[in-house]
Amino acid sequence: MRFWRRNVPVDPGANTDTIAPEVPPIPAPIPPAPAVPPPPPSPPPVAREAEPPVAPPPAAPYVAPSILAPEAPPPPPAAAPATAPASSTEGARAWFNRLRTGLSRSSNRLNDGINTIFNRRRLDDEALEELEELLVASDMGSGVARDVVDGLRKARFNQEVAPEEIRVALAEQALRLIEWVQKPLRIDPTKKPFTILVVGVNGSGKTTTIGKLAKQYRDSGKSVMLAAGDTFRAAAVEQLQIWGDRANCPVITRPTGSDAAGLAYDAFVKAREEGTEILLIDTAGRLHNKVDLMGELQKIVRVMKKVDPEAPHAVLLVLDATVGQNAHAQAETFRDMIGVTGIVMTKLDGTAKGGVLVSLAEKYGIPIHLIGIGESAEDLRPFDARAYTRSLVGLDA
Ligand SMILES: Nc1nc2c(ncn2[C@@H]2O[C@H](COP(=O)(O)OP(=O)(O)O)[C@@H](O)[C@H]2O)c(=O)[nH]1
Ligand SMILES: [Mg+2]
Repeated sequence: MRFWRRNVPVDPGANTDTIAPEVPPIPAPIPPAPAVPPPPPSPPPVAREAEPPVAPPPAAPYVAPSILAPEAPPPPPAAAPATAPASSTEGARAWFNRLRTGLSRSSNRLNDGINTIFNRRRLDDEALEELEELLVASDMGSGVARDVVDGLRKARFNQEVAPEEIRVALAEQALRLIEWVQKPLRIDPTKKPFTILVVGVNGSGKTTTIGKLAKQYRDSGKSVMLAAGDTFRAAAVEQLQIWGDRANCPVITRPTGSDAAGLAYDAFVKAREEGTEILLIDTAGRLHNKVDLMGELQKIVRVMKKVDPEAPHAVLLVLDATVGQNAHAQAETFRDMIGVTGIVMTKLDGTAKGGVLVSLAEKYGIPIHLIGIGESAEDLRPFDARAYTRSLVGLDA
C-alpha cells in the first residue's frame, strides 16, 4: 500500500490498492519530486448542444458498495461470507436516500444559489462569474469551479440554461475530478492481523469510525481487536470500550497517561498470538501540540514495525467535513507527519461544506475509502464517488 507523503508523485493509474511490502520506514526521507499531478484530462462538463433541460434518469439502479471491498482478495476459508446489509437493491436505495438526506444542507445551499443565478436568465459573463463564486464558496475548490464555468461558456454562452442543466454539469465535472480517488479499504487476509492505525485531530470522529468499522467487520464474520491508543483521555478509552461491547470484540486498554506505543505493541502481539484478523488502533489527536503528537505517532509506527516491518498496513486519516477548508491543512499535516494511506470523511450529514471532499481529492489525491453520514454503525460506508457527487447537487441516483 502506498503511503502518501509530501511531494510523492501520484499516478492515478497505478494500482495503489494492493498491500505491497513497500511501506517506507518512518521517518522517511522526502524525495524531491513534482507536486501531485492533476487527475487525467477530462472533456468539458457541458459538451453537447441543446441539452434537454432535465437529465434522463440513469439506466442502471444504484448499487451501494459493501464495507468489504468486493475486489478484495478472497477471505480465508474459515471466514464467514461477507454479507453487507445494503447489498440488496432495497438496501442500496435506502442508503442512497440517506446519503442524499445527509448531504441536503450542502445540496440546498448549492441549489439555492444555482436557482437564483439561472432562473430565466441567459448564460452571460455575469452569471458565469456568480456561478464560479458560488462553487468556490461551497468548498468544492477553484479547479472544479473553473472547469464547470469554462465548459458552460464554451457550450452554452448566451443561451438560456435551466438550473437542472447546471446541476448535471456540476455533478459530472466533480465526478471526473474525484472518481480516481475512490478506493475501497482492502483487508489483506494474509496479514494477520491486518493492522489499521487511525489518526486525525480531536473530535474528527476517529473513535466512532473505529467502532463502526469494528461492528461491520464483526457482522461480516471477521475477528477484530481494538487498541485504545488515545491514552490521553479516559473518556476516549470508555467510548471505545462501549463500541467494543457493541461489536463484541476485545478492547486493549491501559491507564490514562500510559505510553500509547507500548499499548499498540502489546495489542499487536496479542492479536497475532490469537490469530485475530483485524486490529484497529485508536490514537490521540492533540494537534495543538504537534511535536508531541508526531513523536507519539511515529513511535507507535516504529514499535509496530518490530513485530511486522510492513505494519501498520493502513493509516487512516479521519477528517471532519464540518471544518471545510481546514481539512486541507489537516490532510497536509498528517500526511507529512506520519504518512496516510487513505481518508475517512465523517459528518457529511451535518454540514453545508460537503463539497470539501472534491477539493481535497483534487488537491492531494489521497485515496478516499469511507464516508460517515451519521452516528450509528451503518452510517459509515465505502466512498462511492458517483453517489456522492449526485447527492451533493441533489440529483437522484
Ligand atoms: N453526525 C455525525 N456525527 C459523527 C460522525 N462521526 C462521528 N461523529 C460524532 O463526532 C463526535 C466526535 O467523534 P469521536 O469519534 O469521539 O472523535 P475523535 O476525538 O476523533 O475520536 C462524536 O459525538 C461522534 O458521535 C458522522 O459521520 N456524523
Ligand atoms: Mg477519540
